Amino acid sequence: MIRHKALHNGFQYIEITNACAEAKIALQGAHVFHYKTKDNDPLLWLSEEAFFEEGKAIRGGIPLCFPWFGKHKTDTILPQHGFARTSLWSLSKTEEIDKDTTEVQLQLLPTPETKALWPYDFDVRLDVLVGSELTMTLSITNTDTKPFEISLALHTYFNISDVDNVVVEGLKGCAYFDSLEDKTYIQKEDLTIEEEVDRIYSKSAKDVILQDTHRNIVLRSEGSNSLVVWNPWVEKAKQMADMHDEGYRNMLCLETGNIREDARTVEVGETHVLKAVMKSS
Ligand code: TA6
Repeated sequence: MIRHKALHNGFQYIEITNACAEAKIALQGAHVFHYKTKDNDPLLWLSEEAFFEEGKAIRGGIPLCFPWFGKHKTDTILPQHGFARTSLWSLSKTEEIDKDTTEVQLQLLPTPETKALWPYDFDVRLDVLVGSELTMTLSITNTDTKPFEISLALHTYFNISDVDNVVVEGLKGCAYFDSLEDKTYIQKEDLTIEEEVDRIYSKSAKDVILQDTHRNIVLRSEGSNSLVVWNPWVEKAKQMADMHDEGYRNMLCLETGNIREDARTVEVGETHVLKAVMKSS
C-alpha cells in the first residue's frame, strides 16, 4: 500500500507498507526517513528532534547530498550538501511489484531557485525499492549543453544499539581523508568509534558490514568508490538543535558517495548512477 500523508504543518510524505517491510519518504528531498522489515528494528536512525519543516533537512534517514557534498568548493555561503535535500521532488512512479516489494520513483528537475545556486539543467531520479532490502538508486542525467561536475552522497544514518557496541568491517587497508585533521591515513583495523569521526574512505565496491550486538547491517554500493563514516560524538551532538545530546550514541552514518577524487563529471546527455543496497542480517 502507498499512502500520501501530510503533517499538521502540511509537510508531505509517502507511507509504504507491504507484507515484508514499511517505509516513509518525504517529498522534500526525496528523503527516506523510515524503513524497517517486519522482523527487525528500524534500519535507519531518525532524531527525536528532527525538523519536518519546509527548507530544513531532516536529521536522520537518508538525506541526499547533490550537486555537491559538504561545503561548496568555492562559495561557502551556498547550502552545505547542495540543494537536493531541501527541494520539493515530485512522485514520478509507483509500483507494487509483488506482496513483498514496492517501488517508488521521485524526480527533481531544475527550478529558478536551483539555477540560482547551480547554473545547470539536469534530470535527477531516485528509485526506492522497499522490500527485504532497501535499494536506493540515484540517477543524475545531464540535460544541459555542457558537462558538469558533481559530488554526491546517500547520507545514511544507521540505527545502532550503542556506539560502544559497533564495529565497521570492510574498510581495513583503505585510505581515508580525516576531515577533522585534513590529513590522509590508512585504516589498519576494522573500525570502532571512540570519538568524533568524520572520514572519507576511498574504497572498492566491496560490501561494508556494520556489526552490532543484535544484528549486522550490510551496505552494498555500485557507482561509488568513496564512503563517509560520521559520528558527531558528544560536543557536536550538543551543538545540534535537531539532535538529542545523547543522540550520537544510537546512530552511525555510512554514506555511499562520489566525493573528493571520486567526484564525477557527467557529459551532455550522459547519466551517472549511484546505488546502495542495505539490509539487516
Ligand atoms: O557526512 C559528514 C558531514 O559532512 C559532517 O561533516 C557533518 O557536517 C554532517 O555531514 C552533517 O551535515 P548536516 O549539514 O546535515 O548537518
